[in-house]
Amino acid sequence: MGRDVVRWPAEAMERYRKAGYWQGRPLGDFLARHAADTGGTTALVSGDDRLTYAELDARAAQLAAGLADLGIASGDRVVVQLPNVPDFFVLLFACLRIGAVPVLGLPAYRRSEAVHLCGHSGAVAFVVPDTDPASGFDYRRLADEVREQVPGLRHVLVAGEPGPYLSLADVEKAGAGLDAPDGSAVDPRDPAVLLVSGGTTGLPKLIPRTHDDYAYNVRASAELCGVDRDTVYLAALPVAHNFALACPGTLGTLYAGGTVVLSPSPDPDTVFPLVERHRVTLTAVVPPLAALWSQAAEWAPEDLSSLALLQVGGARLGPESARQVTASLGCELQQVFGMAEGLLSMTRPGDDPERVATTQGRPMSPDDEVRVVDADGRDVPSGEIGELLARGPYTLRGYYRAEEYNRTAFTDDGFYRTGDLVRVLPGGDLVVEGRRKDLVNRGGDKVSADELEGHLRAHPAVLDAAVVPVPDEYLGERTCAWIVLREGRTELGDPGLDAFLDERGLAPYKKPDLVRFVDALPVTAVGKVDKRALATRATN
Ligand code: J2J
Repeated sequence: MGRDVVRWPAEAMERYRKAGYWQGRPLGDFLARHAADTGGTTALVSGDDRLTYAELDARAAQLAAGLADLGIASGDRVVVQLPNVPDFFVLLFACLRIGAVPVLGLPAYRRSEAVHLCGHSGAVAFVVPDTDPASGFDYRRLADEVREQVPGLRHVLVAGEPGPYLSLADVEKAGAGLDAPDGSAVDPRDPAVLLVSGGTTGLPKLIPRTHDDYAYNVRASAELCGVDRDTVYLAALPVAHNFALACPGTLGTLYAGGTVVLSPSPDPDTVFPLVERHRVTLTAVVPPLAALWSQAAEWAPEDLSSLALLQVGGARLGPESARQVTASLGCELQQVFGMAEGLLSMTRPGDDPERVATTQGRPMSPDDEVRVVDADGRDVPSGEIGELLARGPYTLRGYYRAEEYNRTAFTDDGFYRTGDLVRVLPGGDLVVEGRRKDLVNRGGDKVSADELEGHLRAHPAVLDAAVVPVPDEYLGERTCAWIVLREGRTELGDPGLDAFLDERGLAPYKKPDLVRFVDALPVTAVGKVDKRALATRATN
């Protein structure tokens, strides 16, 4: 992996190993153990399909052999853009056995993001579904475009109708009878997966999560949430996202030998019948979904009483909403302040309900180190607001292939600058008070201001642009784009912004919700765009 990945210092690695956090095993090796011990138990449910642990293990082994036969080897990157389907897990466990590194993209990504993920990671393969049944979007056309722009990409694999490409099912079939890699070639200090960051400048950065650190993340969060063989976890959020994947999410549930129910959509109409039918006990949502579910629950005929714990995170959940969710869904609530970069702060099951309603809990690991600092990097007096810095056994030490960016994203002694503004209460609980990083958090979906501004400035009529959040009752925040037109232009004209951003291949959720025009962007005393002024003006 060389200079692509920053490892923890030797002393820290030793400490994390001695403490038992890092176990020196490949992520996902529990699957083979469960297959041997309790192979008949249901691991995954998707629609009317069920996959037992034995079946999942056998399919992953066979696909691993098929992928290896295609020449995909340890350390190779495989960009995966699959929705909540069993194939996601068959592929994930197959890659982990080979030591190939899945780069987990969201289903909503389009050409701009997919080209970036494949190009930046130097991927050898890109795995997509055929189409999105809800929108009709054809991922094979997306793959055509990605292939054109990323010449290093050797394979496109399709879950479903492959069109001109290879079908994932055929690769799996071709693995039958071949020797399957068993993970023994994997160095647990190497990345197991690359996650996409929600909160950086420019194009999304990639987060290397090693076998050692991610397995700990999965295990510790599963234990904290009391996940066991009786747990039925419903994946409503995309499984490619850290929250639904590993906190404890789907992997935490599979680690504990429970059952994962895959939902194709987070809508109450889809989710509630699944909760009733499969007696779901645990799930995770973002705040707007928590609100939607809690409203829908008042009228829904379904029996939701199996639901014991609802995790809410990804964006701020206010105390009022927290209390309402608990009351209407009749289950325990857990606030989760997490990030794909690592650090997880969670309220604990059994905490006093007011503590759960008003705080984002405390860090998951006894060895999480957090500091709260002012703009000069000095610790603020206790209880005051400052930027949260984090270091620990599952928080990254550097983004993938980002040597220069890493110099500012981390302190010299390896703390990750989260960009979040927090306050620490006397009992150690964190309260998220805002953020310093330049992004809009649309109810958990992160939109990098810098990335969107780059796209806007590319429009022929646009001279300059600034993207700021504006408050929104449902999403918490929406995106407002302030635009300065070029001289002589009085409107954007043709192409319109929507069509233009589609043409640029931007994920639809990143399009601005509001567009405002100004003659010039206001600047601060030091000559930077005054985003605070723009945010205030946008709300007036
Ligand atoms: C306020 N802001 C929050 C919260 C995340 C669990 C839960 C969430 C994520 C996630 C995750 C917040 N209140 N409760 O990976 O495992 C904002 C912060 C944070 C950023 C990270 C998980 N929970 N946030 O949201 O990588 O700004 O991870 O730094 O997508 O979301 O975004 P992301």
